Amino acid sequence: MNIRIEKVREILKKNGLDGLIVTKQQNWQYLSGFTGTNAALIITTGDQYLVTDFRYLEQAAEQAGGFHIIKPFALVEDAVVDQVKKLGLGRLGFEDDNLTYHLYSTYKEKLPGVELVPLHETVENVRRVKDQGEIASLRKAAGITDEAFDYILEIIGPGVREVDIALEIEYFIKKKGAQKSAFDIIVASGPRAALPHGVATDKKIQAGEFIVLDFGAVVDGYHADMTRTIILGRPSQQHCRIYDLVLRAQERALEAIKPGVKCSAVDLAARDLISVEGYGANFGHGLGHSVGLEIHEKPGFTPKDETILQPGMVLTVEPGIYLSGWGGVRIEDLVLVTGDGIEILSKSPKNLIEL
Ligand SMILES: [Mn+2]
Repeated sequence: MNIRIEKVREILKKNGLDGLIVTKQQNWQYLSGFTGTNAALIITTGDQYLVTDFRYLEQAAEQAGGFHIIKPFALVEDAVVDQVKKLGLGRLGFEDDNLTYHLYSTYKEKLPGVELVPLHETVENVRRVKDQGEIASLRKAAGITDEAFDYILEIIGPGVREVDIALEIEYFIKKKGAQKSAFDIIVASGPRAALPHGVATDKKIQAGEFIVLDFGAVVDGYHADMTRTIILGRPSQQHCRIYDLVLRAQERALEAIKPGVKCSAVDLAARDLISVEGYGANFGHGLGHSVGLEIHEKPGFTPKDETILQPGMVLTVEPGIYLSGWGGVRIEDLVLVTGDGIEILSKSPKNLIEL
C-alpha cells in the first residue's frame, strides 16, 4: 500500500470525488516515483494510472510500481480523456494551480458528462510532512552543500569573479553526486550583497567586501538550501555589528522552533530582535520556507503563516539585513522539526569567516 496515495484518497473521499488528475511534475513524482517530464496521473478511489509518452515507457514501468502505465497514441491529455471515460468517473478533481487554461478547456470540451472540480495544493499539503526516506535525501543534499562551502573557501580570493565561484560550486556538488544545483547560485559581493537575490555576475571580489553565498545541492529531487556570508580581509565595526545581529536573530529563531509552535511566531522571534535594533525595514522578506521536491514549499516562516509546526517538516531559517549601497548579511540553515525541537541539517560554521 502506498501511504502517500492513501492520503490523497482520504481527500478525494472528503470532497466526494471519484478521482484526481495530477498534472504537476513534483506531485506525480511524489505519488508514483516517476521522474519523467511528461505525464499525468489519474488517482481513483481504488486504483492508479500513469499516462506518459513513448520516450518514458520503460522508465515508468521501472519507477512507478503499482501504477497501470498507459501509453497515448498522441497526446497525454487524449489518453487521460479516454481513461476517464473508460472508468466512468463522474466527479473529477484537478490541480487548480497547475492545470493550464488550455488543458482545462480541452478536458471540459472532451469530457462533457464529467464535473471538473478544482482542488488547491492537495498533494502539496500531503507533501508538507516529510517521511524518513525524504529526510534521508535532504540530509544527503545538505551534506554535499556543506562540503561545497568548505571547498569554496579555498577558491575565494581577491580578483576572483562571482560567476567563477558559482561555477566551482556547481561543478563540485555534481561531482559529489548531486543531480544539480537547487537554483541559480547567489554570489553577491560588496554592495551587491544588499541584493537578497544577487545571482552571480562577472564582478570581481575585493578586500573589505562581504560575500553572500546562497546555494544548495539536489539529491533524489530534494533541495538543500544554505546561505553563509563571509568577508574578504578584515571586517569593519559595522560589518561585525550587522553580522552579529543577523546571527543572533537566526539563533533566536532556531530556539523558537518546535512542534506546536506557529510559523508566524518563529518569524517574529527573529524579526523582533532585528526591529528593536533598528533594522526592521532592512529585513524585507520572510524568515524561511519549506523545502522538498521544490525549493520553495509551504508552510513558511512568515508574519502571516499560522501553520502549526509538526515533526517532519523541513524549513529554512534565513534572516538577513540589506543596506543599499553598502552590502548585506544573510545566514541560512536547513532545519528538520523533530519530536521536541529541531535537528539542524546544515553543519557549516556560522562565525564570521575572514579570508
Ligand atoms: Mn532559502
